[in-house]
Amino acid sequence: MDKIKILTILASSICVLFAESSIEGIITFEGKAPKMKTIRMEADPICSLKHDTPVKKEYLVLGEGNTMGNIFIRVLNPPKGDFPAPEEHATLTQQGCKYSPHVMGLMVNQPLEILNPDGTMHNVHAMPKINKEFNQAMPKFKKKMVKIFTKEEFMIPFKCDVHPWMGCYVGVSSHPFFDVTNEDGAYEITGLPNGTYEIEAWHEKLGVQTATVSLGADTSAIANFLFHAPKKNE
Ligand SMILES: [Cu+2]
Repeated sequence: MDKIKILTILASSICVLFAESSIEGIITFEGKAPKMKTIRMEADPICSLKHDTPVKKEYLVLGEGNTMGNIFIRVLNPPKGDFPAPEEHATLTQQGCKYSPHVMGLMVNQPLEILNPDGTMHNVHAMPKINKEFNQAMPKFKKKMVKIFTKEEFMIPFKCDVHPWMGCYVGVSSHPFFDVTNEDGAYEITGLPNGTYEIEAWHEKLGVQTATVSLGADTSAIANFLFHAPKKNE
């Protein structure tokens, strides 16, 4: 075999090796959206002074056309492989006495930096079922702490024992094939080899939905999800 032929074969096999596909879609809410109640922060004047306009509850965050934010979406049957945690930390900020983001994901063993720029006392209470629970005060002088979750777990609720309205959810994944939507409802999971995948979309009150997606090499498949309004508004 001449050199060029060998090189061509090598190049094409590398292409197959690195052929990566993606799944993307939009999450939409269907039905009459409940009116979000205002969060009353008067109990801590430092919190209420941080907002010029009323702060609404965050369990339903809708964009134009009722697209949904705060949906955690992941592959349930990831491809086999070794997926080391990124060195870059993920960040959860207590900002204006709210958690930002309200729903987030990170990988097993990826550092989670928890920030408190608020100038008031927060108490970060993570309530996992598989990982280790922690409940730690962050007085106003403590601006940062770092936590690591060592096991996969979906979803871990966090709350603040000082401000009862504060809550968020953290998904800890053993692989990088997950995403969280902003209010435009769009998600994208990239870097998948060809195959058939089960994907799950999670909402904190409306539960989960799943879909099966078959991916060829170097393709992009679309899987949209529709969540329906609950029968009884909260
Ligand atoms: Cu707090």
